[in-house]
Amino acid sequence: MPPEQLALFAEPLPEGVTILRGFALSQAGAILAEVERIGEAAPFRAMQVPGGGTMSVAMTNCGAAGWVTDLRGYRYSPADPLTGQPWPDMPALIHDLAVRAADAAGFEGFQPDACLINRYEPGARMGLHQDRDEADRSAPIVSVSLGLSATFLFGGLKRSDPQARIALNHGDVVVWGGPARMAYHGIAPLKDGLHPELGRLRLNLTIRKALV
Ligand SMILES: O=C(O)CCC(=O)C(=O)O
Ligand SMILES: [Mn+2]
Repeated sequence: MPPEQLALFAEPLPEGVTILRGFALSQAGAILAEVERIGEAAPFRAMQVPGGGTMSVAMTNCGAAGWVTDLRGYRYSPADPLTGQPWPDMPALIHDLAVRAADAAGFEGFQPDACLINRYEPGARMGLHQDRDEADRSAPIVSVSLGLSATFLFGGLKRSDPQARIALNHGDVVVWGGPARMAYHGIAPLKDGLHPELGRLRLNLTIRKALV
């Protein structure tokens, strides 16, 4: 293909961000089966934010630590506050996929210990935020998208910086770290639709190094 046509597919992104289109596609079914199993032990729930509101995204976790929010604030917890039990182990499949994605994006030696699983129904959104509750910010964030497509808003280090709008589809993986690790990002309200495997849902897994 001549370069001027290739450029049609180029996705200019801030330094430190890589989109691996379809990277998780061949393992989507296996990941979904694991998420179903995790959701049986640690049910998806709408968490409260410190201001008193409730998140529109339902969440659960797997791994040694899980991200939680309640009236006391945001933090990682070794146990599920709903059940009092440790979070389900992070499946090797999810751990290894994240390590390979981080490698492919230039972050070698990623040692994830936490995976937040977000479930979006139509209309659910995630406001602009930084991922700042992890102890080790030298590690990247690896994000796996499944089901309905979403618009990922990816800005800069200041909340007021302009944001790129990036479509994330079933099987896409995004990695951000280094100079982009503390970038503001969010998800626009999910548009309704029907995905052949997930129906009216989007799932997102963010695999992280949360503990020291
Ligand atoms: O759903 C997504 O793609 C992003 C999720 C996210 O930023 C988060 O869980 O911190
Ligand atoms: Mn985030």
